[in-house]
Amino acid sequence: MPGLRAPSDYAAEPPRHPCLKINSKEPYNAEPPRSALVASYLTPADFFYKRNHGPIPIVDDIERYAVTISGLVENSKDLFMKDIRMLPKHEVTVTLQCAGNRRTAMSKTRKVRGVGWDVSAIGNAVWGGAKLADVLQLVGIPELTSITKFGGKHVEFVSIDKCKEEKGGPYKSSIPLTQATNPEADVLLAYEMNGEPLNRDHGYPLRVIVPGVIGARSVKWLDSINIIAEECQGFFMQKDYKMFPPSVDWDNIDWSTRRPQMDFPVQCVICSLEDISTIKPGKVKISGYAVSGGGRGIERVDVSVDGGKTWLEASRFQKSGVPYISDHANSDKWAWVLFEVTVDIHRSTEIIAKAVDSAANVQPEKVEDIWNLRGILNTSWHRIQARVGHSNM
Ligand SMILES: Nc1nc2c(c(=O)[nH]1)N[C@H]1C(S)=C(S)[C@@H](COP(=O)(O)O)O[C@H]1N2
Ligand SMILES: [Mo]
Repeated sequence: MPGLRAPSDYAAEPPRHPCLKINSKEPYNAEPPRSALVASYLTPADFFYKRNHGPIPIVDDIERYAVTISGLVENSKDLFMKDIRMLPKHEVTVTLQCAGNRRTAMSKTRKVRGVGWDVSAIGNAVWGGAKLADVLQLVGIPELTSITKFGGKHVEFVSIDKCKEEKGGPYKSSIPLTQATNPEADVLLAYEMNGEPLNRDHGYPLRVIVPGVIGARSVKWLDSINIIAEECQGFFMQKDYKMFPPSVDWDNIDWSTRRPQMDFPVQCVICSLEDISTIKPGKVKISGYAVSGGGRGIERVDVSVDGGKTWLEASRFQKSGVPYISDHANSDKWAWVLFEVTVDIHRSTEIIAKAVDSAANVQPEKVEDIWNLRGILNTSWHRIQARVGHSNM
């Protein structure tokens, strides 16, 4: 598409904040320090994890940039930014989480393949843009459609970046048409992040935001939308981001046996401490994030300071002055909660956090039980080894 261009090397990457921890330089993959996540409910763009599979695209001429919508629809259409901005603007707070969040820890039990991430491949932002349900009405697809007259059942998002995994082709993925045309699913074509135009790393000029679903489906630098009969056949839908049982390894894998991962499960992480931390004896404030997929809220966060023998309930919050109630209209259903609890620690111990979502789903205790060869969705209990230091403190 004219107006948006994908470089084939890394000579024109955008500037990035120096505090980000780089997990891979080219393509650029980086996450903030843990403390940045609990510093505020909304994650500033500078500190938001960046997950790329190729060089960052460049906008040459925003006036000429358009998204083509075609496939199993009556009329194809090119939508320019002005067409998208003409639709009602929605601002939705959504936590994006990479399926590879906490992969490094999973790899410690048994090696997995993929970029290593600590616990910060996650961030929470207000995304501003048009609802995909409204956009699809422009090509004659009404709200709550499961199949178009021409047999379309999935909505494919195609980018322009050049990805090795796609043999130099663009990143792409799809979601079901029912979700895309459901206004309550809040799927956005977003042009703003936290009230500012998207920056290049996060998908300028336009990206998809699929709330409650692994980050991989929120395609950046959107080039075209295809209405298709089967789900997208791209690498990242069919040969990646699928959940396998611990018994499957690279010598016996059959990718076709599993569905592409969509919703993410309940997750929580302590961000106020590193995995091995030296602390002063006495009162310690423990804080972190908890989030679940599919729009499920967080019912509870349990913290243990005796290795899981006894548990304390942490307080949860989203916005200051507003009590957090999962399922309440005033809560951001697609967003994380931050949690906090003050504990008394006098000897070296293991601190653990686990969350429960509004469907009473709870995190698995052991990483071994959910080990999978691609190292996705490590949502096992988060554990900190706390060493109490009595001297030099
Ligand atoms: N075009 C494109 N879209 C993409 C990706 C990509 O590499 N290219 N990465 C995906 C993955 S795996 C994640 S987790 C999110 C990361 O979004 P962020 O970099 O804005 O945090 O974008 C998704 N969308
Ligand atoms: Mo991801």
